[in-house]
Amino acid sequence: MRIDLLTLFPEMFPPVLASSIVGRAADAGIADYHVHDIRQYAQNKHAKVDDRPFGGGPGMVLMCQPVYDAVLSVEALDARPATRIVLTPQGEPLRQKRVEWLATQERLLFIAGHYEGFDERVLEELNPLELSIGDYVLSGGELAALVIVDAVVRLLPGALGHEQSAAEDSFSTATTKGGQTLLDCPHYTRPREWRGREVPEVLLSGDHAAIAAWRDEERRKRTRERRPDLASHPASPLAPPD
Ligand code: 9D3
Repeated sequence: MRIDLLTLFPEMFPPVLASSIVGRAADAGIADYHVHDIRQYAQNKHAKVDDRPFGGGPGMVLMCQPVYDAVLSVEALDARPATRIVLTPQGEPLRQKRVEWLATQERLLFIAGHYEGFDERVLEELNPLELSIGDYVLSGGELAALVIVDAVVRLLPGALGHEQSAAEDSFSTATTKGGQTLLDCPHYTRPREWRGREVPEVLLSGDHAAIAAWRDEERRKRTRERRPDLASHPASPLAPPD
């Protein structure tokens, strides 16, 4: 997968993209990252890329021209068509289903603004997918782009080591028999006692059926207590099979 990232803060990307699973995926040739400075596409001599909003109000608005020229120039660097993604608080809230779809694309192009919004007309012209990573205020779209890259790249074939399994995560195949998405259960490792805290006895029992039942119950209890909003879709006896 080719991933292009367009930003006014290109220095934010390389340390993250060289680390952990996204870094290993690049080393393995599974993903390649290309960071581009939108300011390089400014046409005025002061390399100005934003301006005051028509109608007044606080903040600045990212101008159409540098964003549009950056996208078209960067897209021409490779023949593969790019799935365009703008990071914005007004975007679709990111969920794992969208991450899974993004992982099927051969090329992603992320466009991040900072402090400011985009001129609506460049969004109309580029018709990107608009994504948000949640209902809290960031100072820009860069960290949101990196979050999405991390979530997508770890799903690419070969990106995870054999020790991990994307299919066993909360929010992916955490759909159990009842059709409910569940949080993960608690985990323990050595020592068996730490600061007076014991590992639950059942985990030491060697009874694999009892362990599976305990974990399932812990997952249900945690999900009920911490995330009562999580999709609870008990299979309807009237619903057609999946
Ligand atoms: C006063 C209105 N604000 C919109 C909620 C202005 C504004 C705040 C923060 C405009 C841009 C930003 C910068 N944030 C992002 O670019 C952003 C973001 C976010 O703030 N939260 C969650 N997801 C995202 S994706 C991009």
